[in-house]
Amino acid sequence: MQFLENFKPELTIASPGRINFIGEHTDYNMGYVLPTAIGNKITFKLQKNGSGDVCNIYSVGYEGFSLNLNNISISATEWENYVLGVLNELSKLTDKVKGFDCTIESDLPLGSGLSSSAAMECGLAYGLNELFDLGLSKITIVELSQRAEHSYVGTQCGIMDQFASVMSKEGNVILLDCESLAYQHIPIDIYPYKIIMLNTKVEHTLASSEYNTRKQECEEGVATMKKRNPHIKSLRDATRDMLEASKNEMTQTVYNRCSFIIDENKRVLEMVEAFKKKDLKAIGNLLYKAHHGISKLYEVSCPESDFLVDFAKTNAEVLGARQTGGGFGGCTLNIVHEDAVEDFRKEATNAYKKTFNIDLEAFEVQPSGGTSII
Ligand code: GAF
Repeated sequence: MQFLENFKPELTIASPGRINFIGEHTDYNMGYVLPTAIGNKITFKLQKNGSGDVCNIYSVGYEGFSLNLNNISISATEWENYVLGVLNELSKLTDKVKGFDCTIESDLPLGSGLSSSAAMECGLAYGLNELFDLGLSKITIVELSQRAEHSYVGTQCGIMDQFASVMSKEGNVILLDCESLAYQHIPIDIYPYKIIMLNTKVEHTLASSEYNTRKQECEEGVATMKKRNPHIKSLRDATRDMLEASKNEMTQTVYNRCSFIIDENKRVLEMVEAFKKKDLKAIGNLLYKAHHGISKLYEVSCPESDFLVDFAKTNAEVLGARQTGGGFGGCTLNIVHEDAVEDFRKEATNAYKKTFNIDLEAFEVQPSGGTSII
């Protein structure tokens, strides 16, 4: 693209991906989540171009496109919608965004359940907020990015990913109450264990996968329980007793979805206690239990993720494992003793290759800070 010849970025932003320790699919059910940003990130370089309303976006090593701020509409090219969605949401809040040039570079594996989508949305919104001095708060950036995903990407996602990308603090996970948005940073110390991600390389597209269907099934469960418990607004307010009392009025599928969410919310709070006490065994067990629910009740796993979690169970040096993120592939999160990381990586890679003929990607992550200027 032509702007690259004279590109003198005024601002560089690092926007991280995230892992979620536990609390999967609980965010849009107004429950609890426990994510953190990681070191892998998307880097945005930005300059004003003085053109008034023309914006040029170039994704390094990939492709670029130009747009006019007076004519924003949904694109047929999926990744462009992350940019367009953010600009559309910003235009509802301010008229201070003018023409700009931007390069985007990522070391965050796409479609791997590490939320490259939120990193894209939040990084751009954060960068434009700085570049044009928009005065938006971090929480406004989080919320507008979530709305961009709803309206332009088409996934009715919760708020976890955008929140984690912007609000994380190095060395901590975030306990977020997705109803009130109250949050606490919880320090994590799992020494001598490490967080090892295994990327199944199975691509998932949340919008086209069953994500939105899961949301509807949960809403159906709430509507059924509401008949006996008019005060409940979401699955976050539902108890096991309420669910059992309404079991015969819902399908087995809806019952299973609700059952998972009710247990998963409890597991988040138990995980926080386990972190506070450094009860490593409990941390591991909660991960295995959560994966069981993800696979058998919520049914958002896949054979590749199940295989890797089962493989982890055969290794005494792995405390726990589960698929992280929206589901249907992506990464499993594993808590592995530091002395066993190399062997685990090799053995998992060999076993995975033999079974699925896919080259596994294994990497360590550390709880890192949120979106920032670098
Ligand atoms: C995706 C969504 F974007 C999040 O909001 C969350 O629901 C997650 O799946 C599942 O926990 O990453």
